[in-house]
Amino acid sequence: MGLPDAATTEGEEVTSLWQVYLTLAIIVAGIIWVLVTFTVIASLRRRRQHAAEVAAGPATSAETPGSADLDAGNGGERGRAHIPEQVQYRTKLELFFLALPIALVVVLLGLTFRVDALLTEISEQPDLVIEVTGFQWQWQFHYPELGITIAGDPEDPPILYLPVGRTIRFELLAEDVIHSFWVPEFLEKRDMIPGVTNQIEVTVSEPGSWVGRCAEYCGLNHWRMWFDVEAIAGDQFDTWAIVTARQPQPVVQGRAQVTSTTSSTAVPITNPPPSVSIAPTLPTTTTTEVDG
Ligand SMILES: [Cu+2]
Repeated sequence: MGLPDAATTEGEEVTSLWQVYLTLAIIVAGIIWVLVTFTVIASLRRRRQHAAEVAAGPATSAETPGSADLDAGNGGERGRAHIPEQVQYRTKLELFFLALPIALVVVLLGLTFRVDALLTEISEQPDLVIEVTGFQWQWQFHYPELGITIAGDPEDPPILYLPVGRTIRFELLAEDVIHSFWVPEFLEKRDMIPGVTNQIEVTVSEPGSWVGRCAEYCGLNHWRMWFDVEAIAGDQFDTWAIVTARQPQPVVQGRAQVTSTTSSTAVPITNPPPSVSIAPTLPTTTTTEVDG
């Protein structure tokens, strides 16, 4: 229904919510279309019938005494339909038409708040923490508890390994400008803002491979800011973690290098990796005085 298949339990909630919205939208649209079509057809039919009656002469018309005056008041009878019975002060009906949309909105709002709370919920003790750092123009995934850092560059995008069925917390950091962490199959994304640590938690429901992207335009090579996601079974992930942690780790960027306990040689990186060099050198901004 217009969404990728959800890869996480949180994403499944988003899908369910979307289905509720879509179903209600289809029902409401259906009712409106039926009513509009009925009104148009009925009014055309009545107009045609009335024109025929006028042509045949007023004597054959079976109209009530008052309605001829009404028609006259509206600019004459030629081609003009009868004005149907005018109804007002049907309090119960009016209350119903008032209550129905309010009830719809309240129900949708309630369901949305529920899913929203679920997506923003942060557990006390997630099974795995991954610090995701976005920089111009790639990603770094740091697993502080495992002593693993995976850094990408535009020539060689990184692979984000995730265990299936475990609560994974992404701590989202940005080095330079605003980026956005987005794996479409997770059905949620979150901005990464310099100076702010945003967090999301997901539980991947099945093994799979997906592509993640930066979802916030962040400069010239924004389009190259993607990564692979590999979700593997828990025991496979544990094996991968042991093997990978033994290998030399790249320097941890940003805030991660301050908090990292595993990488004592870390030095702050102030620039993107050297392979990213096609960005133009922009002149420094100067303030322009405006006269008048
Ligand atoms: Cu970006």
